Amino acid sequence: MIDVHFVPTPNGHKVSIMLAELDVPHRLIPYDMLAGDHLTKAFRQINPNGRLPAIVDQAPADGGQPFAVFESGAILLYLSEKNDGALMPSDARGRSLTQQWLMWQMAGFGPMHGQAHHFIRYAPEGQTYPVSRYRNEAVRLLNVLERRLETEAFLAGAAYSIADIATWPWVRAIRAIELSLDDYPAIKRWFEKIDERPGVRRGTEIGNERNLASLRPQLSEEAWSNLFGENMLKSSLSRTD
Ligand SMILES: N[C@@H](CCC(=O)N[C@@H](CS)C(=O)NCC(=O)O)C(=O)O
Repeated sequence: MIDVHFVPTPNGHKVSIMLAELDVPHRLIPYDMLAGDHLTKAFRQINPNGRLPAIVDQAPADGGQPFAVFESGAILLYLSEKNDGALMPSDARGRSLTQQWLMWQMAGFGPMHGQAHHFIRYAPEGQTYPVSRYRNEAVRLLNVLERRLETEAFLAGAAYSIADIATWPWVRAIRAIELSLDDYPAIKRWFEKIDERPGVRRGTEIGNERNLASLRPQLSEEAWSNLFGENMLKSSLSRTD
């Protein structure tokens, strides 16, 4: 059994999709980030970085104590390895390509789109420089993805892999930063093919539609502090032991 510390965001959906694709028994433990559920010491003992998602494998392959994994990309690699290399090509080139595009998602596509969401949707209005900086990066990375998918069916080549699982939920969120799949025909084709997969359908059942529906969510002072301000900083300072 795997415990999934979960929020229905693009990073959370990577893990719920992977578990549904593999049909692995798991228990979702939902967090309300606006209420600051993730700022507790108990959660930072699971994820020292204090962010979601994280998993705790109650029955690791070595038969030892429960094992916690944080960072959504590391979780995808862990679950693939534990399940006989599922959704990871078996040849060396295919494996490397999967890792390259997974790192690209984790270090580039996800963080830059995340900052675009922050400045377009959450930051006080009127900050033209950060909005244009991150919108440009978000668009540049979509152009990189479009060029790749013009020549390959999936990110690592012919086979669907964890690199696609990592990228797909962030592409799903682009309309919230006022971008459209209609401008990216190759990405749109890839997106729709993956959207039809039963595992992807099941993994996104707990949706973020409510969040996406509102371009500029109104946060209370407390929620703002939990996500971006004093409460978040205070929690990162305190020791967990
Ligand atoms: N690189 C991390 C990013 C995790 C992350 O930023 N998660 C967001 C939710 S999608 C979060 O926990 N936000 C809480 C906060 O910003 O305080 C991963 O991929 O797991």
